[in-house]
Amino acid sequence: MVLTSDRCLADFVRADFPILHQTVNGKPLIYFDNAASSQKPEPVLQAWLDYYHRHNANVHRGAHTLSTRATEEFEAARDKVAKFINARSSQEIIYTRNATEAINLVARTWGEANLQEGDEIVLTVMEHHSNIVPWQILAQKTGAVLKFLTPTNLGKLDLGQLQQVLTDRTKLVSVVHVSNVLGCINPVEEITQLAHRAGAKVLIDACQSVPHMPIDVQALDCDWLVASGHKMCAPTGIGFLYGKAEILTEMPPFLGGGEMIAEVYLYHSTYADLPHKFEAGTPAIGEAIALGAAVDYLTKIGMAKIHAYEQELVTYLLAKLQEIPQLTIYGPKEQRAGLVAFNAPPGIHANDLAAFLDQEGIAIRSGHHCTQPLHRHLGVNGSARASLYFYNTQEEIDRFVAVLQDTLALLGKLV
Ligand code: 7TS
Repeated sequence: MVLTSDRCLADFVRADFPILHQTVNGKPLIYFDNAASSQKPEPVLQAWLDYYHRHNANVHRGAHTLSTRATEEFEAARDKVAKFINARSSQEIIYTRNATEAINLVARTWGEANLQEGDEIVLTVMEHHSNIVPWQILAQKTGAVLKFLTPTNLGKLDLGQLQQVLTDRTKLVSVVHVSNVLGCINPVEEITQLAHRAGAKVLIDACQSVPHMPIDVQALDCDWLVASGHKMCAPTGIGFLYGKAEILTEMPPFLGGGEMIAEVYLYHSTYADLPHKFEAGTPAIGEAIALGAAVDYLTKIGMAKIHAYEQELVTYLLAKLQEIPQLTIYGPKEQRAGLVAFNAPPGIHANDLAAFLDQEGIAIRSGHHCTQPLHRHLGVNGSARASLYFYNTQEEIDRFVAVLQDTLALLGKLV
C-alpha cells in the first residue's frame, strides 16, 4: 500500500525537527513514542530562545519595557490556544504545568466545593492515572462514589452502559477523548450530551486528541478540557485547562499567592478575575510563549491535514502489524488515532521488545503507560506501543515492522 494524500507532509516538515536527523545506536532514529511526548520544531525552539534572548522579564508586574513585552507575548499565546480549540474567550484558558495539574485543579476546587457524600463521578477503565487518582483523592475526602465504564473487547465505550450508570447523583463524567493505549477515539460529543441531560458536568482529557485533530470546545459543549503542551510540539512544563467562563468564575481558587489576587489584607484577600485567579506565582513564561508558537506551527500545517495523514499512517501500521500472527493487538480497527499497542506471546516481554528495537534506533514505549486498570482489564501487565505523529513516514513503519519481526524471531527461539 502506498500512502496517497499528502505523502509529502512528513517529507516537508521533517527538516523543521532537528532531533529527528540523528543516528541512535548507529541507526537512523525512528521516533515512535509521540504519545509520551512529541518532538519540537525549530520555530518553537526559536520562540523559546527568543524570549530568553530578547524579552526575559516577569509578567503582569513591571512597568518596564521587557516586562510589558513578556506579558504581551504570554497573553498572545493564551489567545492562540483559545482560538486553536475555539474557546469563546482567552479568559477560558488557564495555564497549568500539564494536563495532570489541570485535572487536579478541577478536582481540588470545583470538586471539593461541590461534591458531597453519595455523589457520583463516572470515569472509564481506560483512563490515564491522572484522570483516576485525583478523583479517588476527592472521593476519599468527600465520600463521593466512583463508577467506571468498561470498554468492549474492541476498545469501544458502550453509550448504553453510560445511560445505565447515570443517576441524579452523578455530578461529573470525566473521560479520555483518545485512549493512549487503545487508540480509540471516544464519542465525547454524545457522552457530553447524555451527561448533561442527567445534570452532570463533563471533563474531557484531550491529551491525545488536541495534538492530532481539530478540536472545537463549543461544538463538544464540554465543561472542561485539558491538554499538555509537550505532546503538541511545545516544551514540557506548560499545559492548559479550558473551562466554561461561568463555571470557572464560580470555582474557588486553586493555589494562593501572587498573581491570583485583587487585594490582599492581613486576614483575607479578594481574587483576580479569570484567568489569573487560577495562576498563582510566576508562570512558565517562555514555555507558554513557545506553546503559542507550537499552536501557530500546527495551525499553519492544518489540524485536519495532520489528522488525515496520521489516519493513513495508522491504517498502514495496523495492517502491517495484523500480518504478524504472534501479536495480540489492542483497540479498534475503526475510529482509531495514530497509535497501536500490542503484545507478543507470553515469555516475550514488552520491555525486551522495546530494548531490542532501541538497539536499532527505534523508540517505542513499553510498560503500563500509566493505565494499570486498563491493562488489568486486558489481562496483561503491560504492552508495547508505537505512537505516531505527522513527521513519521511509511518508510519508518516498514523498517519498524521488519525489525520487530526479526526481534520476535530471535526472542521466540530463546523462550
Ligand atoms: N491523559 C492522557 C490520555 C495521557 O496520554 C497522558 C500522558 C496524560 C493524561 C498525562 O499527561 P501529563 O503531561 O500531565 O503527564 N500519557 C503518556 C503516555 O502515554 N506515555 O507517557 C505519558
